[in-house]
Amino acid sequence: MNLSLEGRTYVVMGVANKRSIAWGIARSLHEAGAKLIFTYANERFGKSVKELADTLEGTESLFYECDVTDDEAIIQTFESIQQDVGTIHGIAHCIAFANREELNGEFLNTSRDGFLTAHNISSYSLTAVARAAKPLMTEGGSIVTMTYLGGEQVVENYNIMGVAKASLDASMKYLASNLGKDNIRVNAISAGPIRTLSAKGVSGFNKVFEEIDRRSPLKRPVTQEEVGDTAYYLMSDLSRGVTGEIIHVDGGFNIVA
Ligand code: NDP
Ligand code: KAL
Repeated sequence: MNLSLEGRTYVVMGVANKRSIAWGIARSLHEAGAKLIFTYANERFGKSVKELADTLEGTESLFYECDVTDDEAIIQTFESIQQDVGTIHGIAHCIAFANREELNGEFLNTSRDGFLTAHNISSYSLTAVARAAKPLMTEGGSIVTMTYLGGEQVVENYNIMGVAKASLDASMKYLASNLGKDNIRVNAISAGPIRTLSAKGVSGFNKVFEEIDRRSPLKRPVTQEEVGDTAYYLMSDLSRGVTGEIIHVDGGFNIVA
């Protein structure tokens, strides 16, 4: 079994800074020998992505701006990638957004606009990206998205993001069904809470960490590296029989009632 990702190219979407889960994934794939392509929402984070990627030794990464609310931008991004590198072997989709005011209080108060925004960025984008990327995966591929327990169970404050993750999880399964014949696998990693920019300042985040230390089987939070290594497994041939799956990288928290 060849565990090296040498000679393979992966698109990593959603690095905002060094704490990003996408950055943990990028480092694991890089260590395995992969060539990396980064996409970022807008120039605000483009600079920091490029500075971070410069710290990866021995490879030259490529960068593209891609706001996933813009269909043309998604199509254009993957057309450019096709022109610049040809074939790709996988995508890490690490993108989510909901309006901050929807992430506390009751889900009942979710606005139409807030509902649509969360689904647009956090769920529909996976389908739009998979469709645009399919022609580039001429040797098969692996698409990995990031989800959270709040899509399967009610988690206080997660609210509209929980409903968007349920939609993302279902999209992942339908995409796995559609793309299996092209030897493209689609899976999700359900990560336990990790302190990232997204999570900063969102109500209830500290409380969730206290719960983990007390109740999770491993009695500790998980790290970006642990999520990154599971993404590496999903990108590698070790997982060649796995598609449509949600793998929990959460120290076992989801099994505890
Ligand atoms: P980060 O804040 O590091 O990453 C979120 C990313 O989403 C940013 O890079 C941001 O890009 C990107 N994004 C938002 N809107 C858009 C858009 N319109 N177009 C393109 N990109 C966009 O947080 P995380 O690493 O925590 O989040 C990554 C994924 O992991 C998300 O799906 C999240 O739900 C999931 N997750 C996180 C957990 C956690 O505890 N942190 C737990 C379980 C799942 P930009 O910065 O350029 O705006
Ligand atoms: C129960 C948990 C506690 C926190 C509740 C909600 C978390 C929602 C995640 C969502 C993606 C956060 C945002 O969209 C934040 C956004 O409104 C403001 N932040 C930004 O715009 C920053 C600058 C950019 C970089 O962020 C984005 N997203 O673009 C859930 C915890 C325990 C687990 C988490 C954090 C899950 C998750 O999905 O991230």
